[in-house]
Parts: sequence; C-alpha cells; structure tokens
Amino acid sequence: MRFDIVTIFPEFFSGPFEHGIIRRAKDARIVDIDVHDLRSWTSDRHHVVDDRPFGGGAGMVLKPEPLVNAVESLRLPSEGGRAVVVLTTPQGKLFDQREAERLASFDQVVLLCGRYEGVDERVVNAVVDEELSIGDVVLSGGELAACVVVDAVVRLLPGSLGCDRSAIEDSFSASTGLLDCPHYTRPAEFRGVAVPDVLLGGNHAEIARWRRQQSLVRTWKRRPELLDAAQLSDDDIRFLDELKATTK
Ligand code: 9D3
Repeated sequence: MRFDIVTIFPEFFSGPFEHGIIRRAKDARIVDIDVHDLRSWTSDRHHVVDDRPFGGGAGMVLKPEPLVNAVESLRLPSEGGRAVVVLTTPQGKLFDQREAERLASFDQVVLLCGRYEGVDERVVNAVVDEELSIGDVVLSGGELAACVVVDAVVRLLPGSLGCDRSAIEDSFSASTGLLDCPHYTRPAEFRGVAVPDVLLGGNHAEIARWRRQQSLVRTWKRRPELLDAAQLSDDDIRFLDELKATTK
C-alpha cells in the first residue's frame, strides 16, 4: 500500500512515521509513505498556494490549481490498483475504525491536508473522494489529522503488527465494541494500592469474567452509546441491568 500526503508543511511529517509500528511497516515494505510539498505544483515565482476568499471574510483559502494538479500527477492509473483521494477537513465525515478498515483495502491513499480557512470547493468536486474529520475539536490544520489516518490504517495492514495478536482484539474492534478493561503490572502494591485479587489468583475463567465486567462498567460510564452497537451476551445484559439498578 502507498500513501501520498500533500501538504504545505512537509517537514511536519519527518517525525511521526519514524517510530514503532509505522517505522517497521515501512522498513518491511508493507507501506510506502511519500510526503509532497503542495508548492511544487505552483507555477508562479512566489509559489503561492492560497488566496483571499470570494465574498470576503477572514482567513485564506487554498487555491484549486496546485491541489488538483497534485492529485492528477500522484493518483495511480486504475491499472495501478485502487486509489482513493481523502481531504482532511473539520467538515468531513468522522474518521472511525470502520473507515480505517475501509481505507486499508485500497492500494493507494492520497491525503490532502487542509489549511487556513479551507480549500476551494471545486477541488472537492473535481478530485476528492472523501472528506474526513478526526473529531469535534479545532486543530490548526489537516496535518495531524493525516497522521492519525496513516497510523490507524497502517497498523491494520497484514504483517504490520509484529506479534500474532491481531488488531481485531483491540479496544474498538468490531468484535467487542466495548472499551478495554483496566490493566496492571508489577509491583502488586503501589503507594498503598493493591492490584485486584482476581488478577493474582491464576483462575483464567474468573479473570476473563472480571475483565469483561470491567469493560462493561467502563463503557456504560464513559461511552454508553457504544453499548447499543456492542455484541452482548445474556450474562452481559444481566450484569448491566444489575449495575444500572445498584448505581446512583
Ligand atoms: C471558523 C470555522 N472553522 C471550521 C470549524 C475554521 C477552521 C478551523 C480549523 C478551519 C480549518 C481548521 C483546521 N483544521 C483542519 O484542517 C482539520 C481538522 C480539525 O480541525 N478538527 C478535526 N479534524 C480535522 S481534519 C482537518
């Protein structure tokens, strides 16, 4: 798989992909991540990528020509595999695990990083397949959002996780749909706080039950909306009913 990232701050990406899973995936040729300076698709002397908004108002807007030229030169021809063009923007669809899984199925993802007040809407109409936001929080630009997308997608690529524990086991997997349980390691007592007894007992059925219940408690308290989509057993439902009846 390959990512082509188009940005006015290419140096921004010199750090984030040089560690951990992404670094290993790059070294193993599972993914190729190329970062491109939007200014290289300008033709004027000052490499201008933005301009004032028609209709007035604060801020600047990314001009259409450099972005459209970038996509047209980077996007692989269809015989090169399946390609998708993504724009990071606060107006985008919320990026989630399902979307990460979808993007992981492409051979190429071209990521356009929004900046300033936004990009000329004709870019979206002409070359963008998807607009993505990483959440209801205001960032300074699309670069960090692009890093989030790359990270979430790369770790899903076959061979990316060095260990055999599958990505499907994680907190947001389609399989549980629940938040993760608390974790503990040594020492068994830290500043007067002991690790829950059940984890020290070695009864693996009991441990699994405890972890499941902790996941249910956390999800109910912190992200109750996730319970609607979660796969719950009869035991889970009984436990949650009891929890709701005895809490508050
Ligand atoms: C005044 C209206 N603002 C839109 C909500 C202006 C504005 C704020 C922040 C315009 C651009 C930005 C820069 N943010 C992004 O480019 C961005 C982003 C984000 O801010 N939050 C979550 N996801 C994303 S993806 C790209």
